[in-house]
Amino acid sequence: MSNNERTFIAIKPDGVQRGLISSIISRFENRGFKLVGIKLCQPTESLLRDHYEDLQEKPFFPSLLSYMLSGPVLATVWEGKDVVKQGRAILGATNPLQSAPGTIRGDFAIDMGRNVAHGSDSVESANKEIGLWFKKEELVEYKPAMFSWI
Ligand code: RTP
Repeated sequence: MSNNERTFIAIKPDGVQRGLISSIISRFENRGFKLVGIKLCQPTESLLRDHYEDLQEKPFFPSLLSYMLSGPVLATVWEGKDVVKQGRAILGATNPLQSAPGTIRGDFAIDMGRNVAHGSDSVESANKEIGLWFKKEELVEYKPAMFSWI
């Protein structure tokens, strides 16, 4: 719960293919969070198996894997006060049937299997996911004076 808490937000293949990158990124920027890492990449199966380690036994895991392998993913890291919880709120509920209008999923998704974006669900998961998707040198540090007001 510090001003430099970090979270991992990924725009999934459907979000990239639908041209939603700028719409999604702008919601985090507009809220006041700082972008500290960004890259468009094609995740490997091995990376996704590590990322979704806790879901490997779920019946939907094979379809989740093929969905996430279906095209480029925009991997991002955001920094700011309570960004993990706020990131989940900005995304909305996993199931678009429950995601409120005004959230990313509430505005852009109708299918749980194509729900546009991912956000870390805890600080611990965020640290793990950031480490999986980014090398340390791919993340930037802002000078505190630049953002002392936020
Ligand atoms: P995410 O990791 O994408 O932010 O989603 P989440 O934490 O809100 O949900 P999680 O349970 O971790 O599920 C990861 C992704 O798997 C797909 N899913 N399909 N019953 C199903 O068919 C089902 N349940 C989950 C979704 O794409 C979900 O975002």
